[in-house]
Amino acid sequence: MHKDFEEDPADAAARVLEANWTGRHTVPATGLYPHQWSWDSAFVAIGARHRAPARARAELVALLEAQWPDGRVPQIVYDIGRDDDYAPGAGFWGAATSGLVQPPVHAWAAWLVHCADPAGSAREGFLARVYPRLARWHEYLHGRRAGGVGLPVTKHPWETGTDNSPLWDAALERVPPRARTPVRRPDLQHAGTGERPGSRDYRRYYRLAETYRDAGCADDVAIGFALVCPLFSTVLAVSEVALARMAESLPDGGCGLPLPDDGGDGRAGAHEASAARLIAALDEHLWDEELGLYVALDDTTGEQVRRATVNGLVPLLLAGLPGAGNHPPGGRTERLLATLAGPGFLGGGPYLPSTSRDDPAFDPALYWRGPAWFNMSWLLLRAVRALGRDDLAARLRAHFDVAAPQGFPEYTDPDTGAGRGTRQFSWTAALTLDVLLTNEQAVVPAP
Ligand code: 9WN
Repeated sequence: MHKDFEEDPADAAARVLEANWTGRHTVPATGLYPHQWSWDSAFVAIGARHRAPARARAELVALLEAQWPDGRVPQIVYDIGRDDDYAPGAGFWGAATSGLVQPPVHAWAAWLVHCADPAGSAREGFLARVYPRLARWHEYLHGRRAGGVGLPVTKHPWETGTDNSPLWDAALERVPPRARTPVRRPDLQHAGTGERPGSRDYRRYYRLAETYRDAGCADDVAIGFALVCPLFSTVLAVSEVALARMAESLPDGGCGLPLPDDGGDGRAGAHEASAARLIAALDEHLWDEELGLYVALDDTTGEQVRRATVNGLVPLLLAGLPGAGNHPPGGRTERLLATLAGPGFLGGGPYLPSTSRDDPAFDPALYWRGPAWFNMSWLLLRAVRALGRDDLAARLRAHFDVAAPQGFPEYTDPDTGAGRGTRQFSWTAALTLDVLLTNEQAVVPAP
């Protein structure tokens, strides 16, 4: 029998995080992803907080040290010694980090990390250290990234974290599949071609990234891709609530930072108000009554992108947020739960697919177009737990049972649970650890 079968799954998961720790941050996977990735580090910290809270804090601090002067937290912080092992690298950006971003899970992660070890956090002055940077990160998203409907736009599929989702297909079609920079694919040494985006898509990815880079990563220049994503907007709202809890916990209510314009109730009140604004805009502009979930919005055309993906279920998290009021309105929570349990998602097979089984692009092997990802199972698990839906929680939790025996795969087939992509993947290990070690019911816990 393989060693992992004998080992306690939590010990095995902790071992993956240990192996992927470089001394400064955790790489998502030593071969395929050799640098520090933004939202991966947030998920890593969420898992690491249970057994290595100081490490979890260091992970987030290291990422936030790479913050740009304009407030953005970069998608990738490069390990320059390994620049040939992933493309595009630091040479492409002419900088130590990528100029793109990823979904803002960080403040939520930082709050969960704090709550797991408040004494250690206080000793290190963790909140006082990270809060101002996280607040500036959100200001960047609310300001320079505000789209027409007041929700943040993503400028590249890589920014969505769900890179190959069919939500981005139509917009990506408009990008010429020609880049000046030769496209290198070191990723194909670590994952099958059938599990990664095709070369035409990659040429478009490069083209977009090049255009953004050459515009100095300025956000007021249209580069041909500006999409509002329900997942990105939702985690920003959850993270705003986490910032509110942080501001309340700091002795000066927020490190003496100046109050935003609408900060009548102090910084905590301003973060709550910001979450409420995001939630209202999401409900007004991203709901799709026919599909029974939230969809993306193309900020360039003003049109909804009507594809059923797991991204559109993630707003269920907002139903469990304290202070979110009657959200989602008009029975939408019940409708979203029914979609989650329906044939396109959990009703059609054992694990939660990234793209609905009913969508024409559904493919159980192709990255973000069908496979079940552990961070998505984790986000929805958190949502249904807060809503007291133990039946759905048990279904989502079952995904984590197949992680350790298969060496913590990047994602799995949504029907068979067979591992796909790379192995010893950090967020799979971290979130397995979290599911095994916590029973938290609240989306954003009280201090
Ligand atoms: C581009 C690191 C990252 C994740 C993304 C996932 C994948 C990169 C890639 O890997 O994206 O950022 O090369 O495909 O889609 O969510 O953060 O694990």
